[in-house]
Amino acid sequence: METTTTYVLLGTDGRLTDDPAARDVTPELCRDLYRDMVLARRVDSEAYHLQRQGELGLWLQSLGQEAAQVGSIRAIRDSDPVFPSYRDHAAALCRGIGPEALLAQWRGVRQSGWDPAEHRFGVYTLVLGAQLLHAVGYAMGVQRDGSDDVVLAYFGDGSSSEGEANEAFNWAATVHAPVVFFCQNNQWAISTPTGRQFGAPLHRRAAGFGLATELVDGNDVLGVHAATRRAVEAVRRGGGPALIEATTYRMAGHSTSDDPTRYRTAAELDHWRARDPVDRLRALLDDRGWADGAFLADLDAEADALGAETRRACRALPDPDPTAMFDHVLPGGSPTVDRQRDAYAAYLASFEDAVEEAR
Ligand SMILES: Cc1ncc(C[n+]2csc(CCOP(=O)(O)OP(=O)(O)O)c2C)c(N)n1
Repeated sequence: METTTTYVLLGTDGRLTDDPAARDVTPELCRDLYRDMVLARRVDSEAYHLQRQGELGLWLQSLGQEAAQVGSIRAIRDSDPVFPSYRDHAAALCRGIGPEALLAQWRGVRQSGWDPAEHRFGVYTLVLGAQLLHAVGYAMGVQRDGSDDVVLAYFGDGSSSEGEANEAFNWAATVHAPVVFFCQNNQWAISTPTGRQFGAPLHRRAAGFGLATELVDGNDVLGVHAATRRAVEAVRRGGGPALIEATTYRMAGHSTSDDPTRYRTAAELDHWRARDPVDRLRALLDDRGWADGAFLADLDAEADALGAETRRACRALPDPDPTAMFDHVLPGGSPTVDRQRDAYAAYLASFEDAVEEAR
């Protein structure tokens, strides 16, 4: 398989390469990106443990993908619309979506946790690839409004095999839509490795559709940041759509229902642990003396407080009325849905009768 050079700004040794973008790397940028990644990792870890304690129905960890998400979302404007997949917690947190909103869907108490318009961040999409077409449609609206927004759409390597993904690439290219497709190639689609997912690297396939493409080390937050900024600026100038393929690794299972030891080796995990995105930036901060003791202590305290807030907010989420799930099936309702709601209400009531009888 022909390969393309991977763009790297912060090497695996924690040192900056001599790429020209290194001139734009400031201590403040590094501290900000480090803080985003550390806080995201804490929320992810708390959510995982809450699931294990029975407080969440399911959780899909973002562990290991923090650099890909933080680097990309911090490279766009806060007003640029984002269409996420379902593992993009670090990106969501950067958009001000707090733990309560983030966890509500996974606790099964809300159909979605946040208002997409308020955060310029779409609801999580579990139907693989569907959000890519939504993103292109939205970008066409941006064109018609005459706005200079750029739409960012996240997806995974597995999702790139969906018809929707390929339709979205083609459609975006033909209408010149202001969209950046951002693939977090985390090597696995549940138990399917990328080697069995595609025969040519995704960024090369995307080039064939007519997209501007770049392959970047997705565990290098500074490289992702620089590459996304370049791509977004070109799209904003009217250069047409782009695709970034970020090479990263899903360090946890696919979800809390998955056991990754069934299909991948401990050696593979060790290989990627040595490329941990958070450790890599920390090495640069330490090497340059850009993070003093006070900064690190404050960040520890902030992460502890956010962890405690995540646990509190999750347990405090109120249970909805069980019949509320029928509310948004069709606008204005329908006799069929009404009958189903009534039947379900009667079913629930039958348990109350049984409880009464038992007394
Ligand atoms: C249309 C569709 N087909 C199948 C699934 C089942 N499914 C859920 S996640 C997943 C793997 C997705 O892998 P990838 O896109 O690489 O994202 P990752 O989970 O690795 O972040 C599959 C097959 C689904 N949700 N939607």
